[in-house]
Amino acid sequence: MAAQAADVREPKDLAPGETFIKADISKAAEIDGACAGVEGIIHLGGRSGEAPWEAILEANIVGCYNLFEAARKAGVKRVVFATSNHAVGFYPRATMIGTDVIPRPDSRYGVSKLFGEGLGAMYAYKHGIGVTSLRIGNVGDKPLDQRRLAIWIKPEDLVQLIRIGLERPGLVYEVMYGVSDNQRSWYDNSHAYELGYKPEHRAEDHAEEVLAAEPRSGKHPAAEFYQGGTFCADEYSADLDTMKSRS
Ligand code: 15L
Repeated sequence: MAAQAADVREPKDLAPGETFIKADISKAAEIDGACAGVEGIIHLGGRSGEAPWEAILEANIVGCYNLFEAARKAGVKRVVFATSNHAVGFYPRATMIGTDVIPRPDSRYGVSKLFGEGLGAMYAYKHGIGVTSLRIGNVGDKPLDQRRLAIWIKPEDLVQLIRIGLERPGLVYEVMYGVSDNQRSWYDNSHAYELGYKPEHRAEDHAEEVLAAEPRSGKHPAAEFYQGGTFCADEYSADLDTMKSRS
């Protein structure tokens, strides 16, 4: 199967057989061009962290709409959308959550990811595109810190989830957590397992090293209490003790 990458900058590491098309997600015509003749899309584009509203609006709201519209017009069969743990970041770390909880985005970025999840569901049910929203934790070769011991995902495990989204027969709209097999996870990812996910990597294998390097103090209490970490603490102005008693 041929693969085509689209981005504002050409990647230096295109694999043999991969092609590249320069496209800015905020420009509908460019995204239309990138989606022509495509069967399945892995949408990792846009802003990947908190940013001023104007930037989020352009890349993650307008951009995500452009992407789904382009997919509809081009007759794309599947879209895998990279949403984020920050769509539900305001759940306490002590709480285990599934994919059916009321969203609690922790940032403008988290809100934009929820918007994408909503768009995905609408295009799935209204236009018959098979859509998967992956609430990705943190992708990397190793978990970076204590919080990431709960939400880390190794790239190979992420590829498994993406393949489910692109290839599982009969898929309409699904939401899964993009995390490896992590003992400290606060996500009930049983739905991903039902769909065939078999993660091969465990954050706990890195726990000793990660915890030894963890700074002992200096973190905002809201960042320590909530799943979303610093995304929750940034610009925080509520009374945390009151919020804790109501969480
Ligand atoms: C995300 O959604 C970001 O894309 C990534 O850069 C990390 O910040 C990650 O969340 C995280 O929560 O660690």
